[in-house]
Formats: sequence, structure tokens, C-alpha cells
Amino acid sequence: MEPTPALTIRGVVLYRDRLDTAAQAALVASLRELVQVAPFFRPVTARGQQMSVRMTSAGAVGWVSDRAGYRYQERHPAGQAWPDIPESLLALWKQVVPEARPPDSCLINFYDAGARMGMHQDRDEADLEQPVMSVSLGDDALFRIGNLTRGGRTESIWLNSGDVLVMGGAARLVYHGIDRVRPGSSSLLPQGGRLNLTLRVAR
Ligand code: MD3
Ligand code: FE
Repeated sequence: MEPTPALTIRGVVLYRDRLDTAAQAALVASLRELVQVAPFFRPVTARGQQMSVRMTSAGAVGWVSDRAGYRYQERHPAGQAWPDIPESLLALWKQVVPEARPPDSCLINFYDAGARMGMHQDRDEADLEQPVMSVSLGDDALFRIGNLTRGGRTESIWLNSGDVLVMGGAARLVYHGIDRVRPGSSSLLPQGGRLNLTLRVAR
């Protein structure tokens, strides 16, 4: 089968349906083990607001946020080291962004029916020349892409389970967010919801 050609939206490259159902289910199985070591937590912003998205990480460092601010650190908020990044994700990174350095962090976001993520930039990583790769699993999500500065016109696109996005080059610093998820749109996760995995070179 020929792969579906990539679609580019404001420099963000979208590989539709890059993972088939079996690969998606295998990834969910590895994530079930991973969250037994590193349970989801609900980050608090520096201003004390609870985020609606639940998060955890894998890799040498993970992203955390609390009243002290946000940062990458070597330990889960509960104190343990983060689990390893699943091998299948490392293999996918090598296939999709072969010229990039190996990722040292995988942020795992979980969206239940009401969760959203406001418009933001990802700029906590040391080397912003390195791309970020995202994998969507479970319910569809409305992804919004803006500009290199806050505000201005935006474009929205629905992300589906199995889609892979690459943010590199100029697109690495675009504002982006998730407006909503569509409950019941996927049967991958028996209890519903959406997982998003982002592989990063954090240090
Ligand atoms: C564009 N996650 O974890 S993934 C995030 O679906 C994040 O959970 C969203 O934004 C989610 O920071 C969107 C797509 C994505 C990820 C990182 C980016 C788009 C990006 C970094 C730079 C530009
Ligand atoms: Fe982001």
C-alpha cells in the first residue's frame, strides 16, 4: 500500500492514519504498563490553576508544572524516575524524523470529555532546532494552529487516532492548542478519551 502523502498546515506536517489499529492498540498496551510506574497527575500552573489535561512522561526527563513554575525534571512529582520511552515510539521517531537527535522525553497527555489545552508555545526545550513529534490515540480532537506570536488568524483541523504530527523548522514555535475532544468518536480506549504523546529533545 502507498502511504498517504503528508499534509502541511502552516509548516506542521500531518501524517494521517500513520499507525494502523494494531499498532495503536500495542501502543496503548505499553502505556498501560507505563502509567503503573508513572501515574497521570493534573499539573497546576504557576498561577495555581489546575489544568484539565492529565499528564505523565517517559524518558530521562519529564515535563512538570506546579506553583514553582514549569520545567523538565528527572523525577515524577511522586519522586520516582520516569519509565523508559516505549521502543515502538523511538522506532517511529527514527522513521519520521531520521535527521533529528534521539528524543529524551515523551509527554503523555490524557483528555477526558471536557478537557482542553489553551493556545501556547512549546519552548521549554534546550534546542529549539530539534522537532517535536506527536501521536494521537483515541477520540478525535480539534487542533488549532496560530502564529509565531499570540493572536491573529488561526486554522483548525480534527486529529484522529493514529495521526502523527511533526513540528519542525519555523513551525516549531507556532502557537497551538486543543479546543475540544469528540466523545465516542473512537473505540480504541474502552472508557473513551484521548491520549496524545509528544516526543521531544528536551535537554
Ligand atoms: C506545534 N499537545 O503537549 S499535539 C503539548 O494534542 C501539546 O495534546 C497537544 O500541545 C495535544 O504541548 C497538541 C501537537 C503539537 C505538539 C507540540 C507542538 C503541536 C505543536 C510544538 C510546536 C508546535
Ligand atoms: Fe504544545
